[in-house]
Amino acid sequence: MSDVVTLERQGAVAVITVNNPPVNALGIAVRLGLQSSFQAAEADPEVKAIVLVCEGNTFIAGADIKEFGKPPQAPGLPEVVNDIEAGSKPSVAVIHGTALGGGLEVALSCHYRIARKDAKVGLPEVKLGLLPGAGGTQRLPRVVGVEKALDMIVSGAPISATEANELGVVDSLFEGELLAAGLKFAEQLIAEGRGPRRTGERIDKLEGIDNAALVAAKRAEIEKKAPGLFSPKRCISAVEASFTLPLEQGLERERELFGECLTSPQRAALVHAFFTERLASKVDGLAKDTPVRDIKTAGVIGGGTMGVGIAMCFANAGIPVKILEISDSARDQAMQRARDTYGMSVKRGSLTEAALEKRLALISGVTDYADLADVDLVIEAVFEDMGVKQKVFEALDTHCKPGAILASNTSSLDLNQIAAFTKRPGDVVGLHFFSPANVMRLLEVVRGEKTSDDVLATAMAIGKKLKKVAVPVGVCDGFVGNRMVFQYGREAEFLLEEGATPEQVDGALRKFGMAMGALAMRDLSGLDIGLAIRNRQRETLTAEFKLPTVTDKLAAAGMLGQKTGKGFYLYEKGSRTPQPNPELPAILDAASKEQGTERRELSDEYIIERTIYALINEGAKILEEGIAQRASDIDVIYINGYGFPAYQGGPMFYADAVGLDTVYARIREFHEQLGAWWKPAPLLEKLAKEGRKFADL
Ligand code: 3H9
Repeated sequence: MSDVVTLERQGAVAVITVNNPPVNALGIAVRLGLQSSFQAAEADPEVKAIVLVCEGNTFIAGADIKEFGKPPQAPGLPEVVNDIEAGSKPSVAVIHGTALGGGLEVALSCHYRIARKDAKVGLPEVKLGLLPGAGGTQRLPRVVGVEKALDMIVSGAPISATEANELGVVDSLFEGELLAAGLKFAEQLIAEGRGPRRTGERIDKLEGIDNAALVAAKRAEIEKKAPGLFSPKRCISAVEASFTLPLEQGLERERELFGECLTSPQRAALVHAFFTERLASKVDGLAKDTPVRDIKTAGVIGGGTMGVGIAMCFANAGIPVKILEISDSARDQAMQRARDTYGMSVKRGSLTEAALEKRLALISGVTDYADLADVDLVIEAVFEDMGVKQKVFEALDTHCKPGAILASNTSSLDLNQIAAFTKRPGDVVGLHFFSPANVMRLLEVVRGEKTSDDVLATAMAIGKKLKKVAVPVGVCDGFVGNRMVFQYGREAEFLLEEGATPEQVDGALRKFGMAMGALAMRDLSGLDIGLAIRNRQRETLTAEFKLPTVTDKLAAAGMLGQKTGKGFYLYEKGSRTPQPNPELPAILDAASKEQGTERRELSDEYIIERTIYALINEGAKILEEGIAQRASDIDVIYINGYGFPAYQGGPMFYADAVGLDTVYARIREFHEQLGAWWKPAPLLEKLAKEGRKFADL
């Protein structure tokens, strides 16, 4: 018997317990332990039924993701689950927490399943670029039918215990103690003389339905929604095998398809994205036992879209929050904005009316700084102007209680300067939310020169509580995300002046996997945004740092993007669908002439190099300056805040995958051809010459 899996007998029931923190993943020790425990229970004549239960917060949450890409060690999970299913004594999986991936596959190989009421079950492998590879694609359709199995496996979304019970994935629900529930169920099985009920032998849910049509429909849906993704298509093919092949051959087909996914570059990128998201929360040099301040109440300064979005994040997390506005009418407008935004969720069906009222009850509007005297954390979300910020922080310093954390949502201003407006710079931190704040997962936590350790630790912890992906960053213009996106957006605009259309630039980026094209994104945020910055740059930058002029030409003509119905694209009234802007070609021609650029054909590959390599080069500079702790933190920021495809792993992972020597060589060419913006980052040059990767740092 192993340390991580134990077997004991309680009367006629063998109790097999998995104890492999933190999530009982199915590493080799667990697989060996499960195999030997089930064999021992099978061999023990006193045993009449078997209960499988887990210690800790959760049932088995899946295969051990750390083992992917390493040489396989026997027994593999498919072998273990097939043996469990083949057992001659009825087995019961007792599910709590999350039975995910291989965990649910183990449960499906047990003959019966019961779940605690708050549990969830699912097959999320697709999110890691995989498919369920231990029988899940063959057994789940046999339990819930092909349609539901396709939904669950292709989306990877878990379902609640209640739904699992309704669908027959679990036989019954329970509350309270796990083992007691498991023993009760097993003893009942014995008493009723019920033997094994093998999922693999079932075909009732596969019959009498046009499964081929369901598969064809799902294929068409995925072709439209996610044409570039590798694993969803294979998930569908594997489920198809559940009704076109007998179990054994279906399992073989699943293995084959799983192998294709396992070796795909997308799997490596998605697993990188999974682990690095968790790694990003670990702050270098911050002791694990750093005390964290208690945040029971919060305040937000400014009731615009951003301020209200931030306040909603707190309300969603059950934390009472006050929005401070300058007048009664502005305060009322902010409250109405919160009501309207929640109202849209109610309309969509993702929030109940009761939940809306409960959340709104946690938000209150105030107009006096004195009303913020008792809050534990306050976030400023006012206009991006240092003079305005100064007034706010001086007022906060006067009114907020000692120990309150004073945060700024600034996206580009110097946090150290902001902190200096107070007599407590150690309590000042940046909390840079992304718009819409109540939706976007990314939170850049900006560590100022004087931000104290416990304030930083608290900011990271509150990020987690708000269900954000909090990533620590240092102070510089634009921090990590916006500093890089400036380079990316500039290149996208230059490409327009060199001969591309917005449709071509955005089309190439979307094909690469970006959620949105660079120019459509610009139209969304508004072309007047950054105009002041660009004008300032034109005055301060030396002549070698040219700037594109197309955006400013559009803005000058009153075409500010979606909000005016015209920008890089045309938007019909009430629509967000970009269409060609008939006035653009003339503007592009004028811009090209002004820049002395001959318009020419540009390939998709070239467009990707110009935009994505611009991100990479700036990312390398950011890394070298210590603004980001690790290359992978930059990836996390880009995936969660800028729509970078997780299956490409983020810009820095992508650079490693292309090869830093290749990227560096191309950036050198761009430097020669296009000028100073493209000066290669010294870190990139060094790594490329040493044959190393960002991941090696
Ligand atoms: C699979 O099963 C393939 C099979 O079909 C076929 C095989 C042949 N392995 O997320 P958290 C770590 S594919 C290794 O912060 P939470 C995680 O890195 C798998 N480690 O906690 C973190 O470590 P650290 C299908 C894992 O409470 C710690 O556990 N399953 C694994 O917010 C805590 O994680 C999945 O895709 C793993 N499988 O959420 C489930 N999972 O503390 C993936 C977690 O060092 N996991 N870790 O940073 C999850 O969705 C969430 O972790 C879970 C807990 C919901 C379970």
